[in-house]
Amino acid sequence: MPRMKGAELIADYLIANEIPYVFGVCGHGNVGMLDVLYAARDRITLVSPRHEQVAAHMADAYFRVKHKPVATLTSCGPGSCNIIMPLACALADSSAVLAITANVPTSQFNRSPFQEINKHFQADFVNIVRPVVKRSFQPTRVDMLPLALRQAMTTMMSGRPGPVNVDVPFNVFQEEDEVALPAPAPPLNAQRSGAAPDDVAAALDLILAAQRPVIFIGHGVTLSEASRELTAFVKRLGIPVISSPNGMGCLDMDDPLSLGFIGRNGAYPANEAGRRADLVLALGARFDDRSASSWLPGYSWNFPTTKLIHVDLDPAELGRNYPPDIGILADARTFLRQLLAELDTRRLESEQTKAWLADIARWRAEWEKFTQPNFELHASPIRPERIVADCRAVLPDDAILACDVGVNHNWYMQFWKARRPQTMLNSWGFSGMGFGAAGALGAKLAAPERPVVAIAGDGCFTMVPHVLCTAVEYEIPVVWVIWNNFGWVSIRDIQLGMFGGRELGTMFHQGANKKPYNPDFAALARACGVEAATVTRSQDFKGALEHAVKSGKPYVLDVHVDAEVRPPATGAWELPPTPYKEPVFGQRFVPDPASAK
Ligand SMILES: Cc1ncc(C[n+]2csc(CCOP(=O)(O)OP(=O)(O)O)c2C)c(N)n1
Ligand SMILES: [Mg+2]
Repeated sequence: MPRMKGAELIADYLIANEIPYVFGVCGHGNVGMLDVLYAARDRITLVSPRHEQVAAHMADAYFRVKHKPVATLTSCGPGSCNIIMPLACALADSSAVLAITANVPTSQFNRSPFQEINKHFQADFVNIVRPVVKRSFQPTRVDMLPLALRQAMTTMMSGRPGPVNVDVPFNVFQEEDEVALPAPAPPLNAQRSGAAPDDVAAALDLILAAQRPVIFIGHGVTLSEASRELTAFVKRLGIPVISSPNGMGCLDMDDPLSLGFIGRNGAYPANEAGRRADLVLALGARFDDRSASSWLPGYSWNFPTTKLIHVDLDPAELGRNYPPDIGILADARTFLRQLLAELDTRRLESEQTKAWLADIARWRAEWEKFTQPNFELHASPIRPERIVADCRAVLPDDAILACDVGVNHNWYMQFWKARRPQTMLNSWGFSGMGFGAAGALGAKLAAPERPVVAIAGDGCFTMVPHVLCTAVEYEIPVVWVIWNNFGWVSIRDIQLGMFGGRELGTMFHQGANKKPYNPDFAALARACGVEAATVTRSQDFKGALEHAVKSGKPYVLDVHVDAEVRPPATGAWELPPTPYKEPVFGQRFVPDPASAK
């Protein structure tokens, strides 16, 4: 066995797993690893953003675009504590991040050396990170590294992917031992599980018997790369598809069978179809509160009156919120292939869903009649709809949107049409501010040949403005559209709605007169060496975006958007004990259980 340093083994293992990047921030704890990355710099590249949060969001977004992981590297103590939030985002949305963290030397464990957390246990980062990773490993000797690295990579990529942590004491990077490089981990989706044949047949029986079937897709469909199989299946049977944010684009959202997102900020046809369906096939989707109108019957769904087939890789998601009529523990693509094969053995009634699709076409027309006029309006500050529509008009089908958090995101949830899988990145489950603005950098490194546009509110952007420095240092040509409404407007709107119109701490003001305040984002960008423009009239946005994308350089567009125009609610969202608001468009519908089954 070759004799090598722990850090050399780590670098070699990353390279053996075809990991091209480490996104890392230095500290005294990880200089041993940095030195080895220096020696290996022709085979693996260190990108060093100005904040650890950015490093982990970048890794998360890179994985979502490419379905291949990268690693982060942070130092002991505060540096690694800075990745907790982005790891939570990755965990909540099943995204892989290999988080290598440094710790204090083992010989100093429990002596309270600089940056050790040891109130309850020595070098205790693993207990800080534990709730936000699939698993944390702390090899305390070089000869423990091969097993820890192989298990970490395998855990991260298998089943439902997610972040893992390898916490490495300072001396373990530096010390040498005789160790062999472990085998690379299987790539994503190398090991797939299918459904039991009886369950496939039973599921198809239910689907073929349904008059009003709907498929609800989530990130599981994207992760299993099931777009082709999904499209083939729904086209054969004429079944409409509702998409959760991270499932968007698995069925081209321009397809008449695509109904868009569901829930309070969903599209009206999706909520209408969801609450009137007699059967829902949920694939890799988890019925969170925002896509289930807080589980209030009649707004988005009507389980158990509606029958439910729920397919997921994770047993914790089957029946978490709605007990299924058939629960199937399987990979989405494998299951769809099984369904397609089973379908070949059946005689089909033609046009089984014709009446249902006619209903859906009617709801779509009503929704378009209600929303379309606002897409035509020119205004200053700009109406939100224009930004969404002009992004769609300018960007090619394979462009990637890295969305941040806030009311700006709600508009994209409701109206964006993703044409391909893995082109719309959303921090959905944990909604960490900065994900879009920072993640765009990782997305661009994953797909250098495609335009990458971050949609970030003024609030989100000011959480991570130093992304501009990283774009310049590493020449990463991301376009940031800063949706500037001078406040944390999504939260302001909740505050105004709940507390009689009073506002505190949710808008950006200067001084006693409460003059709206924000930095001049274009000047800020230029100060960092990034080209920029301020856009205050809707007529100017399209051309500015075209120019920014074509420039091939990092670019900031500071876009002043009307804070008083709200996305129309088509479902409900409840924060108990506050009473929920009725939809602006559409109505609750609860079927009579006797007539539905
Ligand atoms: C790190 C973090 N802090 C706080 C929140 C709570 N939060 C959610 S949206 C939001 C405001 C977002 O403001 P902005 O980016 O300007 O978007 P807008 O809603 O104005 O479009 C806040 C504070 C969060 N999700 N993440
Ligand atoms: Mg804002």
